[in-house]
Amino acid sequence: MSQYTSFYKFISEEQRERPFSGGKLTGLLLEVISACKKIAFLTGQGQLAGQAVGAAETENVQGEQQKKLDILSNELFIESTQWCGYLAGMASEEMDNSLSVPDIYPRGKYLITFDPLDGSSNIDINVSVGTIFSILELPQGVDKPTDKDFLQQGIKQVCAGYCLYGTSTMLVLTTGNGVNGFTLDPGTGDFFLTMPDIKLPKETNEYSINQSYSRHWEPPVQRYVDECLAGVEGPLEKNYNMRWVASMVADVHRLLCRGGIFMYPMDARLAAKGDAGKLRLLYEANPMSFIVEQAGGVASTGRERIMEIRPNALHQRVPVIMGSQVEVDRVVSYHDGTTPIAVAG
Ligand code: AHM
Ligand code: MG
Repeated sequence: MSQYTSFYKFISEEQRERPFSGGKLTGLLLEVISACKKIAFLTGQGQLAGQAVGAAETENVQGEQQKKLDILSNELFIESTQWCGYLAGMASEEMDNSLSVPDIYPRGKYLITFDPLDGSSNIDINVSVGTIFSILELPQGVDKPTDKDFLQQGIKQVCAGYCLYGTSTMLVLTTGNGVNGFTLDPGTGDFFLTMPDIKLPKETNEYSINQSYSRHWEPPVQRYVDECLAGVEGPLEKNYNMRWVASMVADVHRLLCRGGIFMYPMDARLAAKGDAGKLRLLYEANPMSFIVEQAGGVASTGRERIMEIRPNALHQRVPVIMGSQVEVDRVVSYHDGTTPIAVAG
């Protein structure tokens, strides 16, 4: 591994160049990574983990059935990070409300939001899953954060990242200074820089969407996908490829590797349930948007930049259209002047 820079060396050097964080962000990231390594080990055990596999008897606040690994990963993430002294509070896709760091531990200047195990439908079938996280600053004058302190625009993120538990375990991270990818060496337990300065190609011929929902989409998304399907004979004059892993981490990782457009758009079925999309702004859309934008891509709901949305609820959902600039701009232009589907309730 000696030809690769270790994560610790990389982040220490970055910290020396940008000394404002005083090492606190580095300290927090090391604990986040330790949590991800434990989750990687747990997911890697598969059926051998016995009790860890299968459905739990609980639903999360959004009414989705939780898997045992969702709950275990959530607990692991909290246990690994809450004591470190750099965090004041955390909010997770798997918890109804945010959690302030207990009084027995020192509270620091950062908040973290996370999806401990994204892509839950893939857990039991040995397909890639991942952890997504977003780091924010604790608002001035707050000691014990409550839900409202987490309702910050994505542009306020200090750091965002994901860990992909795939054929190898990879950490992809931005602190607002480009995007870098690290691969876990299972032998030493260290991450090494294997994808420095990731850049998304501006154009692509690969799209990613759950096409079985097409009858529920808004006309601008239907139009774009119809044009992709028309291939070289259609208005876009090129053939497209389609991929859908159903783990956002894996689908976004693919587009960072070779370009593409990822969409989980608004649809009539979600609107009828009172949701503005499926993916959660604070745990999924914002951190992935920060990463995609830092890699030179674009992230939009179709009508606004995701990172400029002012959150109004911890578990708020939004439509997501992100990836290579030319394709995302095209889909956004198809939304111009169209009336959004009205959300029920
Ligand atoms: P989860 O956080 O409960 O796993 O849900 C989010 C996941 C994303 O990773 C993925 O893009 C999407 O749900 C897949 O949804 P669908 O099964 O509707 O295609
Ligand atoms: Mg998720």
